[in-house]
Amino acid sequence: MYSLQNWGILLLPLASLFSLAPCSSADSTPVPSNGFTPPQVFKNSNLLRTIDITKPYVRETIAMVIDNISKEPQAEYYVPIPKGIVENISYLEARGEDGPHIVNTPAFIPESEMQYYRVLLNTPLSAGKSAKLWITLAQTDCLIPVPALIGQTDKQFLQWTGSQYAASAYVTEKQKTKIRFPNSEVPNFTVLEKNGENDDPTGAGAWYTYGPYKTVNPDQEGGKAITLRFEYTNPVIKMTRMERHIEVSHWGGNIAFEERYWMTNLGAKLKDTFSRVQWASTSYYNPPTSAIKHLTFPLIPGAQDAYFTDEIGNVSTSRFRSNIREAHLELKPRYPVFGGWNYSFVVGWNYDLKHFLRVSQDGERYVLKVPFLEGPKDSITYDEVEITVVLPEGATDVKCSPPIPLISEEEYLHHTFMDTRGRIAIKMKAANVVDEQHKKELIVTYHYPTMALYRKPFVIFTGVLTLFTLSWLVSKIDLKIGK
Ligand SMILES: *[C@@H]1O[C@H](CO)[C@@H](O)[C@H](O)[C@H]1NC(C)=O
Ligand SMILES: *[C@@H]1O[C@H](CO)[C@@H](O)[C@H](O)[C@H]1NC(C)=O
Ligand SMILES: *[C@@H]1O[C@H](CO)[C@@H](O)[C@H](O)[C@H]1NC(C)=O
Ligand SMILES: *[C@@H]1O[C@H](CO)[C@@H](O)[C@H](O)[C@H]1NC(C)=O
Ligand SMILES: CC(=O)N[C@H]1CO[C@H](CO)[C@@H](O)[C@@H]1O
Repeated sequence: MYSLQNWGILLLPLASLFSLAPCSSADSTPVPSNGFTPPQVFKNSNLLRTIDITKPYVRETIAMVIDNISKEPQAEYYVPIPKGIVENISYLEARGEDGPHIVNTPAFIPESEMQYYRVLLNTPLSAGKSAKLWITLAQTDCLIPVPALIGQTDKQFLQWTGSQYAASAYVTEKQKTKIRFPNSEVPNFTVLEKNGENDDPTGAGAWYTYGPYKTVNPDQEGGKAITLRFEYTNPVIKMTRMERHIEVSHWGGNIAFEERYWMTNLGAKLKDTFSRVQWASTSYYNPPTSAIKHLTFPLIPGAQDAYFTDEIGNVSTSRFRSNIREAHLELKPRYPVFGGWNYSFVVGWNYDLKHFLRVSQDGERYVLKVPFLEGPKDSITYDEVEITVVLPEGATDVKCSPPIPLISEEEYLHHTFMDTRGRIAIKMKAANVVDEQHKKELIVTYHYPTMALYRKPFVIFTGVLTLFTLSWLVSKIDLKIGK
């Protein structure tokens, strides 16, 4: 049996964590309404944009040197995103040589063609000075299968369309765009007018480069769209919904995770009906396929009692390997999930709570640190994510700090068997999330008086005692009637 006092060994400097705000998400930029143009206080003197399309979503990195061309120090740098794309942006992060910068997300204004993210530089840039700035963003649902229908063993191709130039609210003096493909199979790409003596794009294999281009204004006048079509040998996995349930039990010294997935494949659909015979015969060679054949969940070592079920029941083709160094849950859906097909399933596992919980000196304030998301190691995107943390009965004064912006969060009472008051639970919702957010930490702190631990046994004890007394009384009564 666990003694809570033993966990005191795992003391943490808690002071900083206690100042956490109650569950909070990033604030929105109060970007001025329609017609806002960022003040022209910066210039990008050199910019390199890299577009990575090796995953089922697009990652863009913009590395640049920015100059302050105004007379005052400047600390607000704006990044424009067109209205039609802003809802497909999963995240936009910024960092400088002195670490990450805070980024305000746009307050979406439907009338405004351009929406602006605001980067707050850690240290204002003095007049006449320049600094390095890196912007990273992910855009989802923008790779479409072309052709939309393919044969069961055909190669799958995806298509991306974007701008020749990097989006910027300022004049860019010099820029180029590098494209990283998953492999060297690129049957179609937009060929632009010769750029001086050079072809545009240049490159071969899995890397192409558009540019370099001289002075481009923020309105990007004359900018062309580029369309790329490339082979994609993996399925385009999308979780349309995922519910992650985390339940903490001090009494049992256990933390239980359960995840419910609604999965779909956004890749090319099958032209003909699925042939199991053909599938079985080609599976032997294990060729690349656009179907989802398996998923691997890399869990934190120490995971126990993993399970995998779907609508029909326990799926016996799952494998769970767990040892001191690793814990892998390998799932094989009941059928290969081709483009347009769905599959929903549930996975779950347990851990010893002491891996995730720390206690303060007074023994009553706790810090729970768990991965916000785990998920398969495959490249995936999520439409809706809902994470619920259920704390032990008696926990109060709950504060949490999610690692990514949320769209909502609420606290409610969760009732289970033998609870007297119900347990405090926190439900957090996020939208449009990508696998790069896996393993980021969620921190929840709460107050839990030592006495609360004995509530459950006390309830059970009084329950049993009441039953006992009642049955004793009943037997007394029976006796009397008997006479
Ligand atoms: C944005 O996402 C939606 C689906 O959520 C998709 O239909 C649309 O084509 C995407 N837009 C762009 C510009 O990628
Ligand atoms: C793409 O390239 C292939 C051959 O490489 C060609 O047959 C096809 O017409 C091209 N498609 C488009 C849309 O340009
Ligand atoms: C479910 O499947 C796993 C793996 O094959 C097996 O170990 C477990 O006993 C099964 N559970 C039930 C309830 O059938
Ligand atoms: C898959 O699920 C989506 C909703 O998430 C639904 O619209 C679609 O019809 C489903 N497809 C199939 C083949 O059942
Ligand atoms: C007022 C001032 O010093 N402006 C400078 C800001 O930075 C640019 C580029 O370094 C200079 O050209 C400006 O003169």
